[in-house]
Amino acid sequence: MTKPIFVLNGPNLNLLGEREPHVYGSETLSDIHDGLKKLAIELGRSIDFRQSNHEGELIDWLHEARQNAEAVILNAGGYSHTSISLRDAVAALTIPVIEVHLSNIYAREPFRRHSYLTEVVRGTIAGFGGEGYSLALRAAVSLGGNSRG
Ligand code: CA2
Repeated sequence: MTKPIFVLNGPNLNLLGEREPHVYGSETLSDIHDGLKKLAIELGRSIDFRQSNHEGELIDWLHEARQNAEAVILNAGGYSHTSISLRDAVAALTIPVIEVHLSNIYAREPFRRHSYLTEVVRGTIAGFGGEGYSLALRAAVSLGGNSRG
């Protein structure tokens, strides 16, 4: 059995579906989790899906992923635009990390157009709502734990 794919979600993503559906869609994080679990089974994988509003907890989970995950799908929320520490934790991983954003951050306010993670992840998927997580899972599985594949 392969290691799980960690799906890590940052601050405020627990509020999805409650406000701003025009920006983030109407799915809740729990809806996204349910859909992704089913897709993971189809693809012969398991996911470990988590959310935290705390930067340090996200960093601890990235450290845990070094030993315990095949790949990481990461929506770091607002920390994507602010956290050098999160970037350093991603840079320390040798497994593939795929950055996901529900919204197209490149078409939004100037402060959202830069992510500190972009240069240290395998790739970024932005602007496809919850579907972006499914695209990221398919990419993670086809990379098969190979960060350069
Ligand atoms: O588009 C994305 O996935 C984001 O990572 C979502 C973050 C935002 O800070 C990033 O710039 C882009 C926000 C998470 C959700 O925030 C909500 C706030 C109010 C109501 C519902 C969600």
